[in-house]
Amino acid sequence: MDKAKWWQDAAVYQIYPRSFFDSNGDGIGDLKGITAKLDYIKSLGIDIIWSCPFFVSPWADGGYDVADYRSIAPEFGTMEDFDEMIAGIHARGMRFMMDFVGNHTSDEHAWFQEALKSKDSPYHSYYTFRPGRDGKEPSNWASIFGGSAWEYVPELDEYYLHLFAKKQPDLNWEDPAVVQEVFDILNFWADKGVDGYRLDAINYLYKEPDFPDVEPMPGSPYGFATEHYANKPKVHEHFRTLHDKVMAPRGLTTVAEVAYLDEETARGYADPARGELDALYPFDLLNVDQEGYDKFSPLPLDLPSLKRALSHWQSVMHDHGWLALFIGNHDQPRALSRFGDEEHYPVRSAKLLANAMYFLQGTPYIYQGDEIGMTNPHYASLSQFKDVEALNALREGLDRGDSEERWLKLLNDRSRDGGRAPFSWSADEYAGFSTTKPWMDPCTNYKDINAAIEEDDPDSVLNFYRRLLKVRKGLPAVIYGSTEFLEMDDPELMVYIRRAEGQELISINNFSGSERSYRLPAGYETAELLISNCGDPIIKDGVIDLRPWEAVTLIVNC
Ligand code: TEU
Ligand code: CA
Repeated sequence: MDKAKWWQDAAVYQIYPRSFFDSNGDGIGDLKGITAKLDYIKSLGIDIIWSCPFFVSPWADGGYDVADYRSIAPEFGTMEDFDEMIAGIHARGMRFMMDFVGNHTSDEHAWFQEALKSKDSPYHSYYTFRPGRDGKEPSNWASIFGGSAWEYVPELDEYYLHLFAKKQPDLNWEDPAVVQEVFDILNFWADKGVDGYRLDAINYLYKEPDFPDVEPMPGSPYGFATEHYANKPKVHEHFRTLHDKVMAPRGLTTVAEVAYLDEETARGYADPARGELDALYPFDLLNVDQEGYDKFSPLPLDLPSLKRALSHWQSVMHDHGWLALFIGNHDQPRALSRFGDEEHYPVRSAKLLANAMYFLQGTPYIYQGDEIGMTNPHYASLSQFKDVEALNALREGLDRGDSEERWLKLLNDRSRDGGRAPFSWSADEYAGFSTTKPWMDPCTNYKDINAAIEEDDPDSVLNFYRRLLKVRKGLPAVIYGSTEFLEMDDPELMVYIRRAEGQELISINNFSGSERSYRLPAGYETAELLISNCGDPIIKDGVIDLRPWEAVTLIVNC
C-alpha cells in the first residue's frame, strides 16, 4: 500500500441512536439529538460517524428489523432532521456511514406482507419459504436468537426462514428483484449524501437451498447450521456486484460485519485487488471469554487467546485488506466491565483498553460511551432488560429451572443491553440524556461517570481518547506497519510492536492489578513517550516497571 485511502487513517464513532441523546423529551434518542452533539463527536477526533438503524421498525431487534428502508421512524425524527444531520456532519469535515440491514427485513415490511398473501405473489420469492417435513419444520436449523429458524404460516401451509428473530424473515438474494431493490435503497441514501455503508450480517445472504439437518445442540432439537449459510462462495459474487454497480461508481466506502470467518474468505472479501469490500469487522473476535458461541456461558478473559486472535487478524489482513478495530459495540456488554477492572481501576483500565486496541493496524471504531469509560448498567431487576436475545435466553433459562438471581447477574454481565443504556451525559436526572424517564434506564453510576465531569478533567478517560486519536493520526507505523505480538503466553501483559520504514512503536499494556516489570526489546533506549495512562513511565536500565493497569506506547524514529 503506497498511499493510504481516506478511511485508513480515519476514526469512526458508532452511535446507537435510541440511546445517544433525546432532543425533545420523549425518552427516546433521536436524529436531532445526534446533530446537537456533533461538536462533541468532532472534538474526539472523529472522521466518520456510523449510526445503527433509525428506520421505521417494530423494534423487535433494536431496529435491525426494518419495515421501511426509505423512511425515518417518527420517534427518531423526519427526513428534514436527517438532511440537517448529514449537513452538520459534512460541515464539520466528517462523513456518515449508514447501517444497511440486507440479510432480512421486518415481517411488517410491505414485501413480506405481500409475500404472505399468496404463493403466486412476486414478493413470495423475495423470502425463503419451504413446505414442512413430516409435519415439522423443513430442517432443524436453530435461530441465532433461540428456537427454530423456521416459522409456520398456516395460510400458505409453508414455513419461512429467519436466522434471527421470527419477526426478521431472511431475504432471498437469489431473486434478482431483491438485488435490484437493494441497489435502489443504497442509491436512494447515497443521493441523500451518505458516504458509506456498514453491511449488517451480510455474510449470511446465501443459504444452501437444500437445508440439510445439522447436529442438534445439547438438550435441543435444533442446531447451528452456520456451515450451510455463513460465507458461502456466492457471497463473493454478490459483493462484487454491489461494488461494481453501486459502491465504486459512487465512491462509497464499505465495512461488512462478518462472523465465522477463515483467512481465505477474509482476504477474498477485503483484498483491494478483488473489488468486493473496503474493510471487515470480524464480529466473533471478542468471543474469547465464553464457551464457544454461547455468550451466556461466560469464562474469565484468557488474555493469550485474545492476543492470538488479534495477532491472527493483524497478519491475515496486513496488505490483504483492512480491519475495523473495536473493543465493544451495540451487541456486546461494556468493554470496561468485561475486560478491565471497573471496581478498582475504572479510569486506568478504560484507558488501557483503548491503548491496547487502537495502535493496531486498522480503523478505530469507538462505540458511544466507551470514550467516557461507561460500564454495564448494573440493573436491579430483570424487568429493566429489553433485548430480544436477552429475553429469549432468560425465558429458556428460567424454563430449565435456573434462578432469577443467576439470570440477573448473567444479563447484567453479558447481555447486549449492557452497551445500550442511555449515554451518561451529566449528573442531572436521567443522566442528562433526556428530561423524562428514558426508554431504558440509565446506568446506575451516571452521577460519577459522565461526559460533563470528564470534559474539564485533563486526566479523564475522555481526554485520553482525544489525545490517543490525535497522536495516532498520520503515523506511518500505525497506518502501514507490520504487527508483532511479544510475550504471547503471558496472561497479564499485552505487548506488540508496529514496524514501518523509519518508524517503530511499542504498545505495552498491563492487564492486571499487580505491578509487573518488563524488559524493553533492544532499540527502545532512545524511544519517546507517545501516550501513557499513569503519567511518566518508570524506565531504568531498559526495564519498565509497570503499575497496575498501566498502559504505555513508545515510539522510535530510526
Ligand atoms: O449482528 C449479527 C450477528 O451475527 C449477531 O447475531 C451477533 O452474533 C449477536 O448480536 C450476538 O449476540 C447484527 C447486528 O449487529 C445485531 O444487532 C442484529 O441483531 C443482527 O445483525 C440481526 O440484524
Ligand atoms: Ca426524542
